Amino acid sequence: MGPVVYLNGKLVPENEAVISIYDHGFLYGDGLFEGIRCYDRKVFKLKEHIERLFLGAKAIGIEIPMTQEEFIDCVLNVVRTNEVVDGYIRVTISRGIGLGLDPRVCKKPTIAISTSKLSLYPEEMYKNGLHVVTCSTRVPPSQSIEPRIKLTGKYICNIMAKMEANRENAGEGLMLNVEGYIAECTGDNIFIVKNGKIYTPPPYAGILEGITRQTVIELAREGGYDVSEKTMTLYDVYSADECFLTGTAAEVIPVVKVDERIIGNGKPGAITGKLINAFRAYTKREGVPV
Ligand code: PXG
Repeated sequence: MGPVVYLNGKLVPENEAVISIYDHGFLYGDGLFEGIRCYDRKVFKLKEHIERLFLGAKAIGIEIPMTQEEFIDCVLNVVRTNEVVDGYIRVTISRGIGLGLDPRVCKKPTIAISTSKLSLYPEEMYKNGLHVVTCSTRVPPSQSIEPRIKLTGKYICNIMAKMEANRENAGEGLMLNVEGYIAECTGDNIFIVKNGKIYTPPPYAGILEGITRQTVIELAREGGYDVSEKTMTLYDVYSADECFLTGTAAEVIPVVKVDERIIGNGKPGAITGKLINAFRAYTKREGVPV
């Protein structure tokens, strides 16, 4: 039997997990998602992901008809049924079925929980580092779209930026905010190291408050490093000693070149290496057992 999907209260085979063409998610990109990882039958930071999802739903006025604890049970049930050991869990929610913009036409949200394999960066990129390019597509201003909410519709900006990065054969695309300050990459948060201190843009720069970002901040502080949020320009990145990205899929990955500028000595930095090891060790300890 193939994998099952949780769809609106039922477990159904993946090929039968279909939704209406009048779903607001399909019509308008009106929804939210979470990408979660399972490491060795333990779901990493599950509570944090579900909390971010519920806060986002509340902010855009989608009512999820269960508690966070019940939602967590639904996720674990799918992971268990699909016998996932290491993999990717995708939670997708939309406002529900209804033609027309008016959200009042949508009576109940569409909720899907599915599991899949993760497409990861090859191991050599963790050893040699990524090349990153700055994209012309900016992150949307928070006056229009709150970046801390993981909205599906917002990702058109990230997809356009990813197309720019792909055109240059870069590993990731760096996005600035409308004021020109560093925000984040298309699917990862960014950090730099300068004179032994670690810096990352603040949420108000227009970033998703990544769960991996938060974990790395905590691990770095436990390791005795000074970590602070700082408004940064491209100059800060170009002149950094080290640079790395964090995200559910990438974990912690070094960056060695940005817009043809070599970062540090062009090799993954020592502090980055320590954080990669600390993060990997942490994923073995942390997590909700399936
Ligand atoms: N910024 C953006 C814009 C992201 O999309 C992150 C930062 C890192 O956040 P986390 O919480 O993962 O540390 C992300 C994460 C997918 C997928 O299905 C996307 C992400 C994560 C997992 C899967 O495209 N984005």
